[in-house]
Amino acid sequence: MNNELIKVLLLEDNQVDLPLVHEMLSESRREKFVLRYVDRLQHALDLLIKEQFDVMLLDLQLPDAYGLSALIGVQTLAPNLPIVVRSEVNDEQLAIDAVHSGAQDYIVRGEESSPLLIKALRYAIERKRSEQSLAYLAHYDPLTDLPNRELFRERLNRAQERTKRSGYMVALMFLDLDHFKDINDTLGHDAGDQLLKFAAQRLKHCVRTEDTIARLGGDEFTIILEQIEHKKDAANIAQKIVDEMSQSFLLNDKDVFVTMSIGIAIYKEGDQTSEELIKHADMALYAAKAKGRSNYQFFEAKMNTLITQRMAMVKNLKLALERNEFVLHYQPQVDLSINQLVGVEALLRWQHPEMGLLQPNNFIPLLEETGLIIPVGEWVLHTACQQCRLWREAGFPRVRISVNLSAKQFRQLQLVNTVKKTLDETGMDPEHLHLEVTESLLLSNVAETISILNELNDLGVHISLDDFGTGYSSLNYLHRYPFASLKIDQSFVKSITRNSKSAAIISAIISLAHNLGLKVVAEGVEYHEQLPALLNMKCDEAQGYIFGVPLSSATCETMFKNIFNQNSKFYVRKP
Ligand SMILES: Nc1nc2c(ncn2[C@@H]2O[C@H](COP(=O)(O)OP(=O)(O)OP(=O)(O)O)[C@@H](O)[C@H]2O)c(=O)[nH]1
Ligand SMILES: [Mg+2]
Repeated sequence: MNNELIKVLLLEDNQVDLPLVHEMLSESRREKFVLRYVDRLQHALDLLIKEQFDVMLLDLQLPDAYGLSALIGVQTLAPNLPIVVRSEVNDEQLAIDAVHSGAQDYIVRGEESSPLLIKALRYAIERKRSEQSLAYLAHYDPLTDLPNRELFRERLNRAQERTKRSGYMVALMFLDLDHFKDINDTLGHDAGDQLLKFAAQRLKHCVRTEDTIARLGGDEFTIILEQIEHKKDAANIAQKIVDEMSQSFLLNDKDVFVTMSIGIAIYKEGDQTSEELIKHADMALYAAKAKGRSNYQFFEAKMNTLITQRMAMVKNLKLALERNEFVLHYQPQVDLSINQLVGVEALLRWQHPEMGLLQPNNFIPLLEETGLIIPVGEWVLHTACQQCRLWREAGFPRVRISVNLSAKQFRQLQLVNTVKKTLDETGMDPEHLHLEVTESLLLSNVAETISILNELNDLGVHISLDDFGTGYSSLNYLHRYPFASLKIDQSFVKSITRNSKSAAIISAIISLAHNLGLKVVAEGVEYHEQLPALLNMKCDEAQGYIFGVPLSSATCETMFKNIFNQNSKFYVRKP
Protein backbone atom coordinates (compact mmCIF):
# COMPACT_ATOMS: atom_id res chain seq x y z
CA MET A 1 0.00 0.00 0.00
CA ASN A 2 1.20 3.42 -0.89
CA ASN A 3 0.51 6.03 1.76
CA GLU A 4 1.28 9.10 -0.22
CA LEU A 5 0.14 12.30 1.47
CA ILE A 6 -1.96 14.55 -0.74
CA LYS A 7 -2.89 18.04 0.41
CA VAL A 8 -6.23 19.16 -0.97
CA LEU A 9 -7.58 22.69 -0.82
CA LEU A 10 -11.37 22.80 -0.95
CA LEU A 11 -12.89 26.16 -1.89
CA GLU A 12 -16.62 25.88 -1.42
CA ASP A 13 -19.15 28.27 0.08
CA ASN A 14 -21.53 25.52 1.06
CA GLN A 15 -20.24 24.41 4.48
CA VAL A 16 -22.34 21.27 4.56
CA ASP A 17 -20.22 19.80 1.75
CA LEU A 18 -17.12 19.70 3.92
CA PRO A 19 -17.89 16.52 5.92
CA LEU A 20 -19.18 14.86 2.77
CA VAL A 21 -15.98 15.48 0.82
CA HIS A 22 -13.98 14.58 3.87
CA GLU A 23 -15.65 11.25 4.14
CA MET A 24 -15.34 10.41 0.47
CA LEU A 25 -11.61 11.12 0.54
CA SER A 26 -11.00 9.12 3.68
CA GLU A 27 -12.11 6.02 1.83
CA SER A 28 -8.97 5.97 -0.25
CA ARG A 29 -6.68 3.11 0.65
CA ARG A 30 -3.88 4.16 -1.62
CA GLU A 31 -3.17 7.69 -0.43
CA LYS A 32 -3.91 9.84 2.57
CA PHE A 33 -5.78 13.04 1.74
CA VAL A 34 -5.34 16.04 4.00
CA LEU A 35 -8.17 18.48 3.47
CA ARG A 36 -8.07 22.25 4.03
CA TYR A 37 -11.30 24.14 3.69
CA VAL A 38 -12.03 27.79 2.82
CA ASP A 39 -15.28 29.44 1.77
CA ARG A 40 -14.07 32.60 0.00
CA LEU A 41 -11.77 33.08 -2.98
CA GLN A 42 -9.87 35.72 -1.05
CA HIS A 43 -9.17 33.26 1.77
CA ALA A 44 -7.96 30.70 -0.74
CA LEU A 45 -5.61 33.22 -2.31
CA ASP A 46 -4.27 34.24 1.11
CA LEU A 47 -3.59 30.61 1.91
CA LEU A 48 -1.97 29.83 -1.46
CA ILE A 49 0.61 32.52 -0.84
CA LYS A 50 1.71 30.79 2.35
CA GLU A 51 1.16 27.12 1.71
CA GLN A 52 1.73 24.50 -0.97
CA PHE A 53 -1.15 22.25 -2.04
CA ASP A 54 -1.13 19.23 -4.30
CA VAL A 55 -4.55 19.77 -5.78
CA MET A 56 -7.56 22.05 -5.46
CA LEU A 57 -11.29 21.38 -5.51
CA LEU A 58 -12.93 24.54 -6.75
CA ASP A 59 -16.54 25.64 -6.63
CA LEU A 60 -17.29 28.24 -9.31
CA GLN A 61 -20.19 29.88 -7.51
CA LEU A 62 -18.69 31.84 -4.69
CA PRO A 63 -19.89 34.91 -2.78
CA ASP A 64 -16.79 36.89 -3.81
CA ALA A 65 -16.25 35.55 -7.34
CA TYR A 66 -18.41 34.03 -9.98
CA GLY A 67 -17.58 31.62 -12.77
CA LEU A 68 -14.19 31.53 -14.45
CA SER A 69 -12.89 34.56 -12.57
CA ALA A 70 -12.25 32.36 -9.52
CA LEU A 71 -10.32 29.90 -11.66
CA ILE A 72 -8.25 32.65 -13.24
CA GLY A 73 -7.53 34.16 -9.83
CA VAL A 74 -6.18 30.87 -8.53
CA GLN A 75 -4.18 30.13 -11.70
CA THR A 76 -2.51 33.51 -11.58
CA LEU A 77 -1.31 32.98 -8.07
CA ALA A 78 -0.58 29.26 -8.26
CA PRO A 79 0.09 28.37 -11.90
CA ASN A 80 1.36 24.91 -11.00
CA LEU A 81 -1.63 23.83 -8.93
CA PRO A 82 -3.85 21.08 -10.43
CA ILE A 83 -7.52 22.08 -10.26
CA VAL A 84 -10.74 20.02 -10.24
CA VAL A 85 -13.89 22.10 -10.66
CA ARG A 86 -17.09 21.11 -8.81
CA SER A 87 -20.04 22.12 -10.90
CA GLU A 88 -23.75 22.30 -10.31
CA VAL A 89 -25.92 19.75 -12.11
CA ASN A 90 -27.56 22.52 -14.11
CA ASP A 91 -24.34 24.25 -15.07
CA GLU A 92 -22.09 21.63 -16.54
CA GLN A 93 -21.23 23.93 -19.47
CA LEU A 94 -19.41 26.27 -17.10
CA ALA A 95 -17.33 23.35 -15.87
CA ILE A 96 -16.43 22.41 -19.43
CA ASP A 97 -15.40 26.02 -20.10
CA ALA A 98 -13.25 25.82 -17.00
CA VAL A 99 -11.45 22.78 -18.36
CA HIS A 100 -10.85 24.67 -21.61
CA SER A 101 -9.41 27.48 -19.53
CA GLY A 102 -6.89 25.23 -17.86
CA ALA A 103 -8.66 23.29 -15.09
CA GLN A 104 -7.58 19.64 -15.21
CA ASP A 105 -10.98 18.01 -14.62
CA TYR A 106 -14.48 18.60 -13.30
CA ILE A 107 -16.93 16.67 -11.25
CA VAL A 108 -20.68 17.25 -10.87
CA ARG A 109 -21.94 17.91 -7.38
CA GLY A 110 -24.43 15.26 -6.28
CA GLU A 111 -23.12 12.78 -8.80
CA GLU A 112 -19.93 12.34 -6.86
CA SER A 113 -18.93 9.09 -5.29
CA SER A 114 -15.81 8.37 -3.35
CA PRO A 115 -14.02 6.48 -6.18
CA LEU A 116 -15.05 9.12 -8.69
CA LEU A 117 -13.77 12.00 -6.61
CA ILE A 118 -10.52 10.25 -5.77
CA LYS A 119 -9.98 9.34 -9.39
CA ALA A 120 -10.63 12.94 -10.47
CA LEU A 121 -8.03 14.26 -8.00
CA ARG A 122 -5.40 11.70 -8.97
CA TYR A 123 -6.04 12.29 -12.63
CA ALA A 124 -5.79 16.08 -12.22
CA ILE A 125 -2.39 15.74 -10.55
CA GLU A 126 -1.10 13.44 -13.29
CA ARG A 127 -2.50 15.54 -16.05
CA LYS A 128 -0.97 18.72 -14.67
CA ARG A 129 2.39 16.97 -14.48
CA SER A 130 2.30 15.90 -18.09
CA GLU A 131 1.05 19.32 -19.16
CA GLN A 132 3.99 20.84 -17.37
CA SER A 133 6.53 18.55 -18.94
CA LEU A 134 5.07 19.27 -22.36
CA ALA A 135 5.19 22.96 -21.60
CA TYR A 136 8.80 22.52 -20.54
CA LEU A 137 9.68 20.75 -23.76
CA ALA A 138 7.95 23.43 -25.76
CA HIS A 139 9.97 26.17 -24.11
CA TYR A 140 13.26 24.71 -22.95
CA ASP A 141 16.20 22.95 -24.49
CA PRO A 142 16.57 19.60 -22.72
CA LEU A 143 20.35 19.43 -23.18
CA THR A 144 21.29 22.69 -21.48
CA ASP A 145 18.02 23.48 -19.65
CA LEU A 146 18.14 26.91 -21.25
CA PRO A 147 15.09 28.54 -22.86
CA ASN A 148 14.70 27.44 -26.47
CA ARG A 149 13.92 29.50 -29.57
CA GLU A 150 10.19 29.76 -28.72
CA LEU A 151 10.68 31.15 -25.28
CA PHE A 152 13.50 33.34 -26.53
CA ARG A 153 11.12 34.97 -29.01
CA GLU A 154 8.55 35.60 -26.28
CA ARG A 155 11.13 37.09 -23.96
CA LEU A 156 12.59 39.27 -26.69
CA ASN A 157 9.19 40.70 -27.51
CA ARG A 158 8.58 41.40 -23.86
CA ALA A 159 11.99 43.01 -23.43
CA GLN A 160 11.29 45.26 -26.41
CA GLU A 161 7.90 46.17 -24.89
CA ARG A 162 9.50 47.12 -21.62
CA THR A 163 11.82 49.67 -23.21
CA LYS A 164 8.71 51.82 -23.74
CA ARG A 165 8.40 52.32 -20.03
CA SER A 166 12.00 52.12 -18.94
CA GLY A 167 13.72 54.15 -21.66
CA TYR A 168 16.68 51.73 -21.51
CA MET A 169 18.09 49.87 -24.49
CA VAL A 170 18.12 46.13 -25.15
CA ALA A 171 21.27 44.43 -26.42
CA LEU A 172 20.70 41.25 -28.35
CA MET A 173 23.68 38.92 -28.67
CA PHE A 174 24.04 35.99 -31.04
CA LEU A 175 26.82 33.66 -29.97
CA ASP A 176 28.29 30.68 -31.79
CA LEU A 177 31.18 28.40 -30.91
CA ASP A 178 34.09 28.47 -33.32
CA HIS A 179 34.89 25.28 -35.21
CA PHE A 180 32.70 23.28 -32.88
CA LYS A 181 32.43 20.65 -35.58
CA ASP A 182 36.07 19.76 -34.95
CA ILE A 183 35.24 18.93 -31.31
CA ASN A 184 32.49 16.55 -32.46
CA ASP A 185 34.78 15.07 -35.07
CA THR A 186 37.74 14.52 -32.80
CA LEU A 187 36.18 13.78 -29.40
CA GLY A 188 32.76 12.47 -30.40
CA HIS A 189 29.23 13.78 -30.25
CA ASP A 190 28.79 13.07 -26.52
CA ALA A 191 31.82 15.14 -25.65
CA GLY A 192 30.37 17.81 -27.93
CA ASP A 193 27.13 17.72 -25.94
CA GLN A 194 29.06 17.98 -22.69
CA LEU A 195 30.89 21.00 -24.02
CA LEU A 196 27.59 22.66 -24.95
CA LYS A 197 26.43 22.18 -21.35
CA PHE A 198 29.64 23.63 -19.93
CA ALA A 199 29.44 26.53 -22.35
CA ALA A 200 25.87 27.24 -21.16
CA GLN A 201 27.12 27.28 -17.55
CA ARG A 202 29.88 29.73 -18.41
CA LEU A 203 27.46 32.03 -20.15
CA LYS A 204 25.35 32.09 -17.00
CA HIS A 205 28.33 33.29 -15.01
CA CYS A 206 28.87 36.20 -17.35
CA VAL A 207 25.42 37.81 -17.13
CA ARG A 208 22.93 38.86 -14.47
CA THR A 209 20.29 36.33 -13.42
CA GLU A 210 17.52 38.41 -14.96
CA ASP A 211 19.10 38.32 -18.43
CA THR A 212 17.82 35.62 -20.77
CA ILE A 213 20.24 33.10 -22.22
CA ALA A 214 18.73 30.76 -24.78
CA ARG A 215 20.00 27.98 -27.00
CA LEU A 216 18.74 28.38 -30.52
CA GLY A 217 20.05 25.02 -31.68
CA GLY A 218 23.42 23.45 -32.53
CA ASP A 219 26.21 25.51 -31.03
CA GLU A 220 24.26 28.75 -31.34
CA PHE A 221 23.17 30.71 -28.28
CA THR A 222 21.55 34.05 -27.74
CA ILE A 223 21.48 36.51 -24.85
CA ILE A 224 18.98 39.29 -24.20
CA LEU A 225 20.49 42.02 -22.06
CA GLU A 226 17.96 44.45 -20.69
CA GLN A 227 18.41 47.82 -19.00
CA ILE A 228 21.42 48.69 -21.12
CA GLU A 229 22.39 52.34 -20.84
CA HIS A 230 25.44 52.40 -23.10
CA LYS A 231 26.72 50.20 -25.89
CA LYS A 232 29.85 49.85 -23.79
CA ASP A 233 27.93 47.82 -21.18
CA ALA A 234 27.15 45.18 -23.79
CA ALA A 235 30.72 45.34 -25.12
CA ASN A 236 32.12 44.63 -21.66
CA ILE A 237 29.93 41.59 -21.20
CA ALA A 238 30.76 40.32 -24.67
CA GLN A 239 34.48 40.66 -24.00
CA LYS A 240 34.07 38.83 -20.71
CA ILE A 241 32.32 35.97 -22.53
CA VAL A 242 35.00 35.79 -25.23
CA ASP A 243 37.68 35.64 -22.50
CA GLU A 244 35.86 33.09 -20.33
CA MET A 245 35.16 30.80 -23.26
CA SER A 246 38.76 30.67 -24.35
CA GLN A 247 39.77 29.12 -21.01
CA SER A 248 40.19 25.37 -21.31
CA PHE A 249 37.31 22.93 -20.75
CA LEU A 250 37.91 19.54 -19.17
CA LEU A 251 36.42 16.89 -21.48
CA ASN A 252 37.25 13.19 -21.22
CA ASP A 253 40.05 14.12 -18.79
CA LYS A 254 41.60 16.32 -21.43
CA ASP A 255 41.99 20.07 -21.61
CA VAL A 256 40.04 21.16 -24.64
CA PHE A 257 40.15 24.64 -26.11
CA VAL A 258 37.36 26.32 -27.97
CA THR A 259 36.44 29.94 -28.64
CA MET A 260 33.23 31.84 -29.24
CA SER A 261 32.21 34.59 -31.64
CA ILE A 262 29.52 37.13 -30.81
CA GLY A 263 27.33 39.48 -32.83
CA ILE A 264 25.48 42.28 -31.03
CA ALA A 265 22.56 44.41 -32.14
CA ILE A 266 21.23 47.26 -30.01
CA TYR A 267 17.54 48.05 -29.78
CA LYS A 268 16.22 51.46 -28.85
CA GLU A 269 12.51 51.85 -28.36
CA GLY A 270 10.67 51.13 -31.59
CA ASP A 271 13.64 51.38 -33.97
CA GLN A 272 13.44 47.80 -35.30
CA THR A 273 11.04 44.88 -35.30
CA SER A 274 12.16 41.77 -33.47
CA GLU A 275 12.81 40.08 -36.82
CA GLU A 276 15.11 42.90 -37.87
CA LEU A 277 16.86 42.91 -34.53
CA ILE A 278 17.51 39.17 -34.82
CA LYS A 279 18.72 39.53 -38.38
CA HIS A 280 21.09 42.31 -37.35
CA ALA A 281 22.58 40.32 -34.47
CA ASP A 282 23.04 37.39 -36.83
CA MET A 283 24.79 39.57 -39.41
CA ALA A 284 27.08 40.95 -36.71
CA LEU A 285 27.89 37.37 -35.70
CA TYR A 286 28.74 36.58 -39.28
CA ALA A 287 31.06 39.59 -39.30
CA ALA A 288 32.73 38.40 -36.08
CA LYS A 289 33.37 35.00 -37.69
CA ALA A 290 34.77 36.69 -40.77
CA LYS A 291 37.06 38.84 -38.59
CA GLY A 292 38.84 35.68 -37.48
CA ARG A 293 36.52 34.39 -34.72
CA SER A 294 36.93 34.68 -30.94
CA ASN A 295 35.72 38.29 -30.94
CA TYR A 296 32.56 40.36 -30.85
CA GLN A 297 31.14 42.81 -33.37
CA PHE A 298 28.30 45.30 -33.20
CA PHE A 299 25.88 45.42 -36.09
CA GLU A 300 26.58 48.23 -38.55
CA ALA A 301 24.35 49.28 -41.41
CA LYS A 302 27.02 48.50 -43.98
CA MET A 303 26.84 44.81 -42.99
CA ASN A 304 23.44 44.77 -44.62
CA THR A 305 24.93 45.36 -48.06
CA LEU A 306 27.86 43.03 -47.46
CA ILE A 307 25.58 40.19 -46.52
CA THR A 308 23.14 40.87 -49.31
CA GLN A 309 26.11 40.69 -51.67
CA ARG A 310 27.17 37.45 -50.11
CA MET A 311 23.72 35.98 -50.53
CA ALA A 312 23.68 36.99 -54.18
CA MET A 313 27.10 35.40 -54.53
CA VAL A 314 25.88 32.11 -53.04
CA LYS A 315 22.92 32.16 -55.42
CA ASN A 316 25.22 32.65 -58.40
CA LEU A 317 27.67 30.05 -57.14
CA LYS A 318 24.91 27.50 -57.06
CA LEU A 319 24.21 28.18 -60.72
CA ALA A 320 27.82 28.47 -61.80
CA LEU A 321 28.37 24.76 -62.37
CA GLU A 322 25.42 24.30 -64.66
CA ARG A 323 26.17 27.57 -66.43
CA ASN A 324 29.70 26.35 -67.08
CA GLU A 325 31.28 29.37 -65.47
CA PHE A 326 34.14 27.60 -63.72
CA VAL A 327 37.43 27.35 -65.54
CA LEU A 328 40.78 25.83 -64.72
CA HIS A 329 44.04 27.65 -65.13
CA TYR A 330 47.33 25.83 -65.08
CA GLN A 331 50.56 26.88 -63.44
CA PRO A 332 53.85 25.33 -64.59
CA GLN A 333 55.99 23.22 -62.28
CA VAL A 334 59.64 22.85 -63.11
CA ASP A 335 62.27 20.27 -62.26
CA LEU A 336 65.13 22.42 -61.03
CA SER A 337 67.97 20.01 -61.75
CA ILE A 338 67.20 19.73 -65.44
CA ASN A 339 65.33 23.02 -65.60
CA GLN A 340 62.40 21.52 -67.44
CA LEU A 341 58.69 21.65 -67.18
CA VAL A 342 57.38 18.52 -65.48
CA GLY A 343 53.80 19.35 -64.74
CA VAL A 344 51.11 21.90 -64.04
CA GLU A 345 48.93 22.64 -61.08
CA ALA A 346 45.25 23.03 -61.90
CA LEU A 347 43.80 26.13 -60.24
CA LEU A 348 40.13 27.00 -60.12
CA ARG A 349 38.76 30.31 -61.42
CA TRP A 350 35.21 31.55 -61.68
CA GLN A 351 34.15 33.51 -64.71
CA HIS A 352 31.49 35.55 -62.91
CA PRO A 353 28.78 36.98 -65.18
CA GLU A 354 29.19 40.53 -63.83
CA MET A 355 32.41 40.62 -61.86
CA GLY A 356 34.68 38.97 -64.37
CA LEU A 357 37.31 36.37 -63.61
CA LEU A 358 37.43 35.70 -59.86
CA GLN A 359 40.34 34.26 -57.93
CA PRO A 360 39.61 31.37 -55.58
CA ASN A 361 40.04 33.38 -52.37
CA ASN A 362 36.87 35.25 -53.41
CA PHE A 363 34.68 32.18 -53.55
CA ILE A 364 36.36 29.03 -52.20
CA PRO A 365 35.36 29.81 -48.59
CA LEU A 366 31.75 30.13 -49.77
CA LEU A 367 32.00 26.87 -51.69
CA GLU A 368 33.23 25.24 -48.49
CA GLU A 369 30.52 26.76 -46.32
CA THR A 370 27.72 25.80 -48.67
CA GLY A 371 29.04 22.32 -49.32
CA LEU A 372 29.21 23.13 -53.06
CA ILE A 373 32.89 22.29 -52.85
CA ILE A 374 31.95 18.62 -53.29
CA PRO A 375 30.34 18.82 -56.76
CA VAL A 376 32.71 21.61 -57.84
CA GLY A 377 35.69 19.58 -56.57
CA GLU A 378 34.52 16.63 -58.66
CA TRP A 379 34.24 18.87 -61.68
CA VAL A 380 37.80 20.13 -61.10
CA LEU A 381 39.18 16.62 -60.83
CA HIS A 382 37.34 15.46 -63.90
CA THR A 383 38.29 18.46 -66.03
CA ALA A 384 41.94 18.36 -64.96
CA CYS A 385 42.26 14.63 -65.69
CA GLN A 386 40.57 15.01 -69.05
CA GLN A 387 42.82 17.94 -69.97
CA CYS A 388 45.93 16.10 -68.91
CA ARG A 389 45.07 13.10 -71.03
CA LEU A 390 44.32 15.29 -74.03
CA TRP A 391 47.71 17.00 -73.69
CA ARG A 392 49.52 13.74 -73.39
CA GLU A 393 47.71 12.47 -76.46
CA ALA A 394 48.67 15.63 -78.30
CA GLY A 395 52.30 14.71 -77.74
CA PHE A 396 53.40 16.65 -74.67
CA PRO A 397 54.78 13.64 -72.87
CA ARG A 398 56.07 15.20 -69.69
CA VAL A 399 52.93 16.84 -68.48
CA ARG A 400 51.43 15.61 -65.25
CA ILE A 401 48.74 17.43 -63.34
CA SER A 402 48.26 18.46 -59.69
CA VAL A 403 44.80 18.91 -58.22
CA ASN A 404 44.01 20.37 -54.80
CA LEU A 405 41.70 18.56 -52.42
CA SER A 406 40.05 20.59 -49.66
CA ALA A 407 39.56 19.12 -46.21
CA LYS A 408 35.81 18.97 -46.78
CA GLN A 409 36.24 16.99 -49.96
CA PHE A 410 38.64 14.72 -48.22
CA ARG A 411 36.21 13.93 -45.43
CA GLN A 412 33.53 13.02 -47.90
CA LEU A 413 32.83 9.29 -47.80
CA GLN A 414 32.91 8.76 -51.53
CA LEU A 415 36.28 10.37 -52.18
CA VAL A 416 38.27 7.26 -53.10
CA ASN A 417 35.46 6.02 -55.34
CA THR A 418 35.14 9.40 -56.98
CA VAL A 419 38.85 9.48 -57.79
CA LYS A 420 38.75 5.94 -59.10
CA LYS A 421 35.68 6.65 -61.22
CA THR A 422 37.23 9.81 -62.61
CA LEU A 423 40.42 8.00 -63.57
CA ASP A 424 38.35 5.33 -65.33
CA GLU A 425 36.08 7.77 -67.11
CA THR A 426 38.84 10.02 -68.37
CA GLY A 427 41.29 7.24 -69.15
CA MET A 428 43.85 9.09 -67.07
CA ASP A 429 46.95 7.24 -65.95
CA PRO A 430 46.95 7.53 -62.12
CA GLU A 431 50.70 8.06 -62.12
CA HIS A 432 50.18 11.40 -63.81
CA LEU A 433 47.77 12.65 -61.20
CA HIS A 434 49.10 14.43 -58.13
CA LEU A 435 46.58 15.11 -55.38
CA GLU A 436 47.55 17.94 -53.05
CA VAL A 437 46.21 17.96 -49.49
CA THR A 438 46.89 20.52 -46.78
CA GLU A 439 48.32 20.12 -43.32
CA SER A 440 45.00 20.83 -41.63
CA LEU A 441 43.93 17.32 -42.65
CA LEU A 442 46.60 15.83 -40.44
CA LEU A 443 45.20 17.40 -37.29
CA SER A 444 42.16 15.26 -36.78
CA ASN A 445 41.08 11.66 -37.33
CA VAL A 446 44.63 10.52 -37.90
CA ALA A 447 43.79 6.85 -38.40
CA GLU A 448 41.01 7.62 -40.87
CA THR A 449 43.20 10.10 -42.75
CA ILE A 450 46.02 7.58 -43.09
CA SER A 451 43.65 4.92 -44.31
CA ILE A 452 42.07 7.16 -46.99
CA LEU A 453 45.48 8.37 -48.13
CA ASN A 454 46.65 4.76 -48.36
CA GLU A 455 43.65 3.84 -50.48
CA LEU A 456 44.39 6.73 -52.82
CA ASN A 457 48.02 5.72 -52.92
CA ASP A 458 46.96 2.19 -53.80
CA LEU A 459 45.13 3.57 -56.83
CA GLY A 460 48.56 4.65 -58.01
CA VAL A 461 47.94 8.35 -57.46
CA HIS A 462 50.79 10.52 -56.20
CA ILE A 463 49.97 12.37 -52.98
CA SER A 464 51.53 15.66 -52.09
CA LEU A 465 51.44 17.67 -48.86
CA ASP A 466 50.63 21.28 -49.76
CA ASP A 467 51.54 24.55 -48.00
CA PHE A 468 54.01 22.85 -45.71
CA GLY A 469 55.16 25.10 -42.87
CA THR A 470 51.97 27.09 -42.41
CA GLY A 471 50.23 24.64 -40.13
CA TYR A 472 51.32 22.54 -37.27
CA SER A 473 53.04 19.75 -39.10
CA SER A 474 56.16 18.32 -37.80
CA LEU A 475 58.38 16.35 -40.08
CA ASN A 476 58.65 13.70 -37.39
CA TYR A 477 55.39 12.05 -38.18
CA LEU A 478 55.29 12.51 -41.92
CA HIS A 479 56.61 8.97 -42.37
CA ARG A 480 53.23 7.68 -41.22
CA TYR A 481 51.54 9.07 -44.31
CA PRO A 482 52.07 7.87 -47.89
CA PHE A 483 53.20 11.25 -49.19
CA ALA A 484 55.40 11.28 -52.26
CA SER A 485 56.25 14.95 -52.05
CA LEU A 486 55.80 18.06 -50.01
CA LYS A 487 55.42 21.64 -51.12
CA ILE A 488 57.14 24.31 -49.06
CA ASP A 489 54.83 27.24 -48.51
CA GLN A 490 55.58 30.40 -50.39
CA SER A 491 55.91 32.47 -47.21
CA PHE A 492 59.18 30.61 -46.46
CA VAL A 493 60.36 30.67 -50.01
CA LYS A 494 59.81 34.44 -50.19
CA SER A 495 62.34 35.20 -47.50
CA ILE A 496 64.94 32.63 -48.54
CA THR A 497 67.43 35.21 -49.79
CA ARG A 498 66.57 37.86 -47.23
CA ASN A 499 66.48 35.93 -44.02
CA SER A 500 69.14 33.42 -43.08
CA LYS A 501 66.79 31.76 -40.62
CA SER A 502 64.23 30.96 -43.33
CA ALA A 503 67.02 29.63 -45.50
CA ALA A 504 68.16 27.36 -42.67
CA ILE A 505 64.62 26.12 -42.12
CA ILE A 506 64.09 25.35 -45.80
CA SER A 507 67.42 23.61 -46.01
CA ALA A 508 66.54 21.46 -42.99
CA ILE A 509 63.09 20.64 -44.37
CA ILE A 510 64.60 19.58 -47.68
CA SER A 511 67.21 17.28 -46.22
CA LEU A 512 64.78 15.70 -43.74
CA ALA A 513 62.20 15.23 -46.49
CA HIS A 514 64.81 13.58 -48.69
CA ASN A 515 65.68 11.22 -45.85
CA LEU A 516 62.02 10.24 -45.76
CA GLY A 517 62.07 9.65 -49.50
CA LEU A 518 59.92 12.71 -50.31
CA LYS A 519 60.47 15.08 -53.18
CA VAL A 520 60.35 18.77 -52.34
CA VAL A 521 58.59 21.45 -54.37
CA ALA A 522 59.16 25.16 -53.59
CA GLU A 523 56.06 27.29 -54.08
CA GLY A 524 55.91 30.97 -54.95
CA VAL A 525 59.33 31.39 -56.52
CA GLU A 526 59.38 34.92 -57.90
CA TYR A 527 62.97 36.08 -58.25
CA HIS A 528 65.99 34.80 -60.07
CA GLU A 529 68.11 35.10 -56.92
CA GLN A 530 65.99 32.47 -55.23
CA LEU A 531 66.94 29.81 -57.75
CA PRO A 532 70.64 29.26 -56.89
CA ALA A 533 69.74 29.04 -53.20
CA LEU A 534 67.07 26.40 -53.88
CA LEU A 535 69.37 24.49 -56.21
CA ASN A 536 72.08 24.54 -53.57
CA MET A 537 69.72 23.03 -51.08
CA LYS A 538 68.84 20.34 -53.60
CA CYS A 539 65.22 21.37 -53.82
CA ASP A 540 63.71 19.13 -56.50
CA GLU A 541 61.05 21.22 -58.09
CA ALA A 542 59.62 24.72 -58.03
CA GLN A 543 56.69 26.75 -59.19
CA GLY A 544 56.00 30.47 -59.14
CA TYR A 545 55.74 33.57 -61.27
CA ILE A 546 59.29 33.26 -62.42
CA PHE A 547 58.31 30.13 -64.33
CA GLY A 548 54.86 31.24 -65.26
CA VAL A 549 51.60 32.53 -63.90
CA PRO A 550 48.54 30.28 -64.05
CA LEU A 551 47.47 30.13 -67.69
CA SER A 552 44.31 29.24 -69.53
CA SER A 553 44.39 25.84 -71.22
CA ALA A 554 44.83 27.43 -74.64
CA THR A 555 47.76 29.62 -73.55
CA CYS A 556 49.23 26.68 -71.74
CA GLU A 557 49.14 24.68 -74.91
CA THR A 558 50.93 27.39 -76.87
CA MET A 559 53.55 27.46 -74.14
CA PHE A 560 54.01 23.69 -74.37
CA LYS A 561 54.50 23.92 -78.08
CA ASN A 562 57.17 26.58 -77.63
CA ILE A 563 58.99 24.56 -75.04
CA PHE A 564 58.90 21.37 -76.99
CA ASN A 565 60.07 23.23 -80.06
CA GLN A 566 63.12 24.15 -78.00
CA ASN A 567 62.59 27.87 -78.24
CA SER A 568 61.37 28.45 -74.77
CA LYS A 569 61.64 31.94 -73.40
CA PHE A 570 61.77 31.97 -69.70
CA TYR A 571 62.56 28.88 -67.86
CA VAL A 572 63.91 25.97 -69.76
CA ARG A 573 67.65 26.11 -69.61
CA LYS A 574 69.05 23.78 -72.24
CA PRO A 575 70.52 20.77 -70.47
N1 LIG B 1 27.47 17.48 -30.03
C1 LIG B 1 26.50 18.15 -30.67
N2 LIG B 1 26.76 18.72 -31.87
C2 LIG B 1 25.79 19.40 -32.50
C3 LIG B 1 24.50 19.52 -31.95
N3 LIG B 1 23.74 20.25 -32.81
C4 LIG B 1 24.53 20.57 -33.85
N4 LIG B 1 25.77 20.07 -33.68
C5 LIG B 1 26.93 20.22 -34.56
O1 LIG B 1 27.44 21.52 -34.33
C6 LIG B 1 28.15 21.97 -35.48
C7 LIG B 1 27.80 23.44 -35.66
O2 LIG B 1 28.32 23.90 -36.83
P1 LIG B 1 28.69 25.38 -37.16
O3 LIG B 1 28.52 26.33 -36.05
O4 LIG B 1 27.98 25.68 -38.43
O5 LIG B 1 30.22 25.18 -37.51
P2 LIG B 1 31.48 25.25 -36.60
O6 LIG B 1 32.30 24.02 -36.83
O7 LIG B 1 31.18 25.59 -35.19
O8 LIG B 1 32.25 26.45 -37.31
P3 LIG B 1 31.99 28.01 -37.13
O9 LIG B 1 30.77 28.21 -36.30
O10 LIG B 1 31.84 28.55 -38.51
O11 LIG B 1 33.22 28.53 -36.45
C8 LIG B 1 27.74 21.05 -36.62
O12 LIG B 1 28.85 20.23 -36.93
C9 LIG B 1 26.62 20.20 -36.03
O13 LIG B 1 26.67 18.86 -36.49
C10 LIG B 1 24.25 18.89 -30.69
O14 LIG B 1 23.16 18.94 -30.13
N5 LIG B 1 25.27 18.22 -30.11
MG1 LIG C 1 29.91 27.10 -34.69
